[in-house]
Amino acid sequence: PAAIYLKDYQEYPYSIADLTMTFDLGEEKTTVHSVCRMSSKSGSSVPMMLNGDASLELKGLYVDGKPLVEGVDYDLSEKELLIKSPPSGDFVLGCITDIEPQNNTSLNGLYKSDGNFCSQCEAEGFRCITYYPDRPDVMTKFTVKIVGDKEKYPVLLSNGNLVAEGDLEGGKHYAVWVDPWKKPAYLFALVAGQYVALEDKFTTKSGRVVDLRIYTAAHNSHKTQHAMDSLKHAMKWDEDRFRLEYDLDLFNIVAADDFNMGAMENKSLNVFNSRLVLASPETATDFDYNRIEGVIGHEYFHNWTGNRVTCRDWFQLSLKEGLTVFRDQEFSSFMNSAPVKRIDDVMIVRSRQFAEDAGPMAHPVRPASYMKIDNFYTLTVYDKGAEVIRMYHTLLGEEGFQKGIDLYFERHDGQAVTTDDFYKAMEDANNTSLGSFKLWYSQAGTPTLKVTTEYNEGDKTFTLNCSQELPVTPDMTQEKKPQLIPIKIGLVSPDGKDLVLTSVQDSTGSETSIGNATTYVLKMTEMSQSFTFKNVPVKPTPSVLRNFSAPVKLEMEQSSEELKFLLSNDSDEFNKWEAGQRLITNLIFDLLKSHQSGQELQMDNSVTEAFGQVLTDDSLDKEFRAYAMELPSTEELADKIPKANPVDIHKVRNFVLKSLAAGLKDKFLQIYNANNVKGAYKPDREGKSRRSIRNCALSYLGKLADSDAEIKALLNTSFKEASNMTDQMAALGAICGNAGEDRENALKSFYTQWSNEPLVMLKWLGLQAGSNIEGNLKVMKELLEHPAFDIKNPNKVYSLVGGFTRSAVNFHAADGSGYEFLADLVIKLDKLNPQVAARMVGPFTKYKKYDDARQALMKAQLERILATKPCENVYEIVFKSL
Ligand code: HT7
Ligand code: ZN
Repeated sequence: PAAIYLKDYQEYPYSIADLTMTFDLGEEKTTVHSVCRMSSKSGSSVPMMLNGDASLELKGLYVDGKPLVEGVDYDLSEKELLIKSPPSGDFVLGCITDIEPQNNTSLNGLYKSDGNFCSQCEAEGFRCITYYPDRPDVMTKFTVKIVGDKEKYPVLLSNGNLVAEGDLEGGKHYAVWVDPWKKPAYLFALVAGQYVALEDKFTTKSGRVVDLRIYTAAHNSHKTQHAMDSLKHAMKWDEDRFRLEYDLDLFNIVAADDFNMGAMENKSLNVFNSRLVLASPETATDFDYNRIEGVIGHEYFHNWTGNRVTCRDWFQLSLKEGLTVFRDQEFSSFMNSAPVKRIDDVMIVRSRQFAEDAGPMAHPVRPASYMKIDNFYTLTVYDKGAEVIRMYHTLLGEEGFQKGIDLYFERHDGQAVTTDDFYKAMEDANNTSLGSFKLWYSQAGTPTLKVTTEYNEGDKTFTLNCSQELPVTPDMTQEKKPQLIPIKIGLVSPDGKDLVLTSVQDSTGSETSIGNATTYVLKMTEMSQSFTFKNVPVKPTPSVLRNFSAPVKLEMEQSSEELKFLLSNDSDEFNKWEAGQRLITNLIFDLLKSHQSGQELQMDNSVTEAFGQVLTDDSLDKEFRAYAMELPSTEELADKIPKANPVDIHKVRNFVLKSLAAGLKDKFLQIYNANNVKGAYKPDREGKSRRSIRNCALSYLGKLADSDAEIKALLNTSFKEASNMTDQMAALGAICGNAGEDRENALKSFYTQWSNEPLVMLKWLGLQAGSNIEGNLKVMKELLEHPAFDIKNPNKVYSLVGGFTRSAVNFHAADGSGYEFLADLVIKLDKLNPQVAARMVGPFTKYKKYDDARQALMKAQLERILATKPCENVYEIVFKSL
């Protein structure tokens, strides 16, 4: 496939006043009749290009009632329909297509899930429904009539307001929906089937009463209350924090079992992967409850950031996604612990986005080209995009940021715009120039920020010498320019308190008065630059990049003593956690060297002691303490060293976990017992914090179970007595860390208990797939044939296959068997669902990170996939990787 370039963008030459669609839903075929009132923008006739997938069967095409003739009036190719000379004034274009949703395994366009009709049109699914200018800058008002069998499809939904409904002959019925807001085709949705709804209401600040409905299959109707609560919280929060109100009288959410991604923000008809809607204490974990709250918020927030103001083209995807992720992060921080949420988000950026940025698919937040846009719903566009928005916030402050947001909506409501427009609104609203900040959008790769420091006893000054290094990435050959990096800093005095900062001078000579704050945001604009703080009475320990103020790799030498000091004293909770991470990372890499030179591993007891102090520090939030005990993932560690051997890293990491478990066993037991509270499950902050430290303790204790009968018994009791899924999964996970009878029994009993709950089966599949017990590939092959697995369901694939790729021992087995297994699956999936297949190729794209032998084995599998002539989605990733 050919690449599409941002630089080639051209406005669509026609506007569409409105679009009326009729869907006649059938078992063998569905007929779609669309009628557009169009006009040429220039007032002259220019060829009109309509997108259309090869699966469409064109049944009729007419202009102003006159049928068009193929070859004469229009040309039809695999992906396009070209009307050669449409009228130069206003005209009506009609199009009739037949489609087969029941055979659509790609879950793109209109498809069937569990017998119900369901649609997914972002990014380019609408072209699988009818011929249309399927691009986000073509916006119009939609009227949708749905006709279907009343018994099979009692619920008929689309965007906007229901304006008519009624019965038809032959057991059919119909519904007509009108959306008063103009929108691009990617926000269109249709759902038809057997559902029940949980209903509620929300009254907006200005007094609009909004009907809220969450539709699910009847047997899941008791699991939607948390989603409804989350929706109401999100609506209220968006009014309070961003002054943004909902703009229709109805907001619907539908849960679909078969869905390629998490959820979709279709105007007033959000469609959700059911795993992100359904929750009950018995079947969902605290993690699931948080995810549901965050994603319900995310999709709701899109109503303004994405729907009211949308993207001009798909290169601007981060305009809506980065901004909406930032908004959902802020919402979750508000609802839960802000430092913990920040740590969670940074862990994702560092362990996964940094790896993407260092691989063959590296692209800027605003990519310059793509082959398949589906492949650009990435951690870079979403999560690095959110970090970019956060940096505006850090640089401009809450008030300045809000001013920018207000101006953005004032200027662009109802438009399809670019990230440059957003940037301009931020600058103009604050009457400032953000200079090189814009480069965060156009330069790929993670900058490395190198910092050295010096204290001058005589002058009482403290200097930071900073330099930034911008990596070479495959997308960009010319030299990169320095990016504006906000560096949030505090100086901690030996008594553990933050020093008051009075003024700072940078290497260009300009001096800024700080005004007695204890943290300050340095604006680094050069490749290298130094900053000198004045009036620093004692030699401080610097706390740099507080709250992870920029998505960079910080390289700064600090001794173990300094890191331990920050771990116990830093007032910035993110950097307190970070100090522990750096301390343990240094230890793991030292041990890795010993391991690879054949030495026996020896734990550093002072590290155990430092971690023990945080673990038992009652002044800290319990959830924060649990996070502080979590070690960097094998992936994140592998990303930090060249030619990584993931199996060795896993072994050493496991040694450190075991050593901490042994060294702190009594403390873990005490914490487990103190927090092992019986009683009804509540997904509130108090309950979640308590369970998180309880289960952190249980997980560490599980590391000792192979040699400690008392702990073994404790795990089994914990599993048997669990009264909610959070505790049950924690116990199962701890038991499953060791091979043996207990593991087999627990897995069997879990299966027996939950085999009728597909969402719980995802956990069962995922846990087994991610196992680091040697030889687990055999189990994987069995699970592929198990009734709990279904290759056509993306959730099952993500749990089983995605889970497997996180197993250092089995996926990265030295004989290449894990890689071969993944390639086999990608080849199979390629024929069924290109988007899911392409996601599964992801782990191979990082092959250059690993040792020579593994690189060769992974590369061979990429070549094998390429030889099968895969679909465009898979092709783009494999081709760019090789
Ligand atoms: N905006 C939504 C994106 C999405 C999507 C993209 C490609 C293929 C399938 C998809 N399902 C949903 C999700 C979001 O970010 O809110
Ligand atoms: Zn989104």
